[in-house]
Amino acid sequence: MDRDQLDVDLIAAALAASSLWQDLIYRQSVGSTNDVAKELASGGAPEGTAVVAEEQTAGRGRLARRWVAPPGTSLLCSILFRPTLRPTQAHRLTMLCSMAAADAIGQLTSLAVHLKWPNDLIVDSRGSEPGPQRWHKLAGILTEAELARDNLDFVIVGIGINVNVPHEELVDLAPGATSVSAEAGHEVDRSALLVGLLKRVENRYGRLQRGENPHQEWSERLATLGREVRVRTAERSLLGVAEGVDADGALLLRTEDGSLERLLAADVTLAAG
Ligand code: BT5
Repeated sequence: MDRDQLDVDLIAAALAASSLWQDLIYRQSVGSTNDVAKELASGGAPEGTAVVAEEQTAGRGRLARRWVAPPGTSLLCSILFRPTLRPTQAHRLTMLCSMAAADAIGQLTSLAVHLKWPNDLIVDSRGSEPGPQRWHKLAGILTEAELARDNLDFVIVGIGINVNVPHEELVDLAPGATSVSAEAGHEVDRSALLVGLLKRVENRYGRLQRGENPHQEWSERLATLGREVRVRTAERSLLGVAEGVDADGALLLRTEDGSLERLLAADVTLAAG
């Protein structure tokens, strides 16, 4: 199918007054935008470099999982930050980028986009119909940090949003995947969505640099909190109530035996729904 390309001139013009977005690198096809951004960062590229591609041949999720997106349908974008944060605070960038992405989608559609710990954007596909919630994944974020001695040298935040992936192609992505167009019932201008995303990231990053911690707002927007969840780490599977997230973004899980587990990386399924 012939699909619209991102309008790079329009995007560059919309971001011309930005003090963050130094360089927007647009490619038709790459292995992974995170890898391109990492290479640029290692070569000294400035903060505010963003890499965007129409297609990834080796798109990655966490733990070497795959991120699949039909060419020309999605936003596949990696952002280079050089923040003055401690390494344990790098997750704040994931928090601010997930909220920026959810808000950018919300501005162009009437979708209620929720966040799922630690790195997913989800929607309840039941819409306004009664019945149990049906969470589907709309987007994922992959944050990768590089250390120089004990400090953060740079952080790459990779954002993959399923934008105009038609219903019939969703099954090729992953079980439970959905797209903005499938949920909203209409296609969305990907260039406008990217501009909305990058502007919001800039705004929120400015606030972070002025000392604001995105943690409170992010935790309030997590669909997972206060709910019974199943949590799978590489080593074990736990059932419990997601009581909260701490300042570094770790999940605090009250397990069946009453103890409190602190989890930095895991997969969470909502036990009900
Ligand atoms: C993520 O990992 O959700 C992070 C995805 C980040 C993708 C972006 S795209 C731009 C940048 N460049 C990259 O190479 N990556 C980033 P995780 O939570 O581990 O979820 C991965 C799992 O999501 C897979 O194992 C599949 O089950 C599922 N999945 C794969 N593609 C999907 C899609 N398009 N939509 C929904 N789910 C998908």
